[in-house]
Amino acid sequence: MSDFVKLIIVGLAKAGKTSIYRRCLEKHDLKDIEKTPPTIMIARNTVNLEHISKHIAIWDFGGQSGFRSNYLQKPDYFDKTRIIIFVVDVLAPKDLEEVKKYFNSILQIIKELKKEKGMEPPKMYIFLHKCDPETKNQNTPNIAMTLLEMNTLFGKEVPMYMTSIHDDTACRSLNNILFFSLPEDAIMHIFSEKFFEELKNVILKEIENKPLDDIEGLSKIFGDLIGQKIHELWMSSSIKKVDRSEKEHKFVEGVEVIQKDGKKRFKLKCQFALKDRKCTELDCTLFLEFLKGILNSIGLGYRSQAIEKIKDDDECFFII
Ligand SMILES: Nc1nc2c(ncn2[C@@H]2O[C@H](COP(=O)(O)OP(=O)(O)O)[C@@H](O)[C@H]2O)c(=O)[nH]1
Ligand SMILES: [Mg+2]
Repeated sequence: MSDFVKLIIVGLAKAGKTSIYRRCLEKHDLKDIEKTPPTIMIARNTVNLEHISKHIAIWDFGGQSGFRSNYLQKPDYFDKTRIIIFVVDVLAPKDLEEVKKYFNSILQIIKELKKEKGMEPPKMYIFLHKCDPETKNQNTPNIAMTLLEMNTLFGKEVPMYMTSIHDDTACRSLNNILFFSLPEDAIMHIFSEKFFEELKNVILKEIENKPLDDIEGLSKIFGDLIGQKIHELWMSSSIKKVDRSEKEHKFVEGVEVIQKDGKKRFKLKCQFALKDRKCTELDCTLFLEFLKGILNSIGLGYRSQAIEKIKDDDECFFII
């Protein structure tokens, strides 16, 4: 099911995994969270978030050693995972060897799942957790050591976040990860009614002062602007659980979700013409560059080559 994303949170016992879930998604206060009992095996939660169209299955893997060996013997637990968050407790440097062994075994399982079942490798992120604002400075040596060890194990391309439930870093990091892992949802967000008009105004203002002979250069401007704006908007949407029934996505006019070759695509009418006239050729070209800019800004640059343009009398449509 493609409208379903599996996110797993792994780490040793007491790293803070369940606390992150309870703090960020269930909005418990810190006092409540202190009473969190140890997780037995895997706590499976499915959440719907305000700004994300997909259901997110968040599996919180209990970290006690008996459970860990159980998961490692049954790779299916990790199958079909889109996002993995590895949580390391920076206050427990003595556990680092154990952490590395565990994470390494998971990396092996992912490789095997890829080989045997063709699983798309999940996006991976590391939380250097318990970087509390009050004690971060005095913990710098431990944080630096943890960071170095994680870098050695995962390589530099796996993003790391310094997180804590004592400020908003854990929740913001989680939201940030969802942004970069769910580009389709970022696209939907861009074309939502509440966002698009504002974005369009920023864009039109920007091109007002630019010569229009460098259309490709404009695409870059669009990408940068959109990247910033969409990220701002996304990050200001709280990661709040909502009922399924509340989730009604309202697109700006002229945007449709369609199925093409079994895939979900967006069909968009040129959005740049002034209200009382049709899109001119230049409007259409600008809109095309705008779309490319969007795709580039959210890491889908390769898709910008495949945008289809459909000219229909005085209108133009694009399929992305
Ligand atoms: N100082 C600090 N403690 C935390 C933080 N997050 C969780 N904890 C504490 O770490 C302990 C283990 O948390 P828990 O969520 O049960 O860990 P889990 O076993 O990984 O699920 C609890 O006492 C939490 O209150 C954090 O950001 N900072
Ligand atoms: Mg737990």
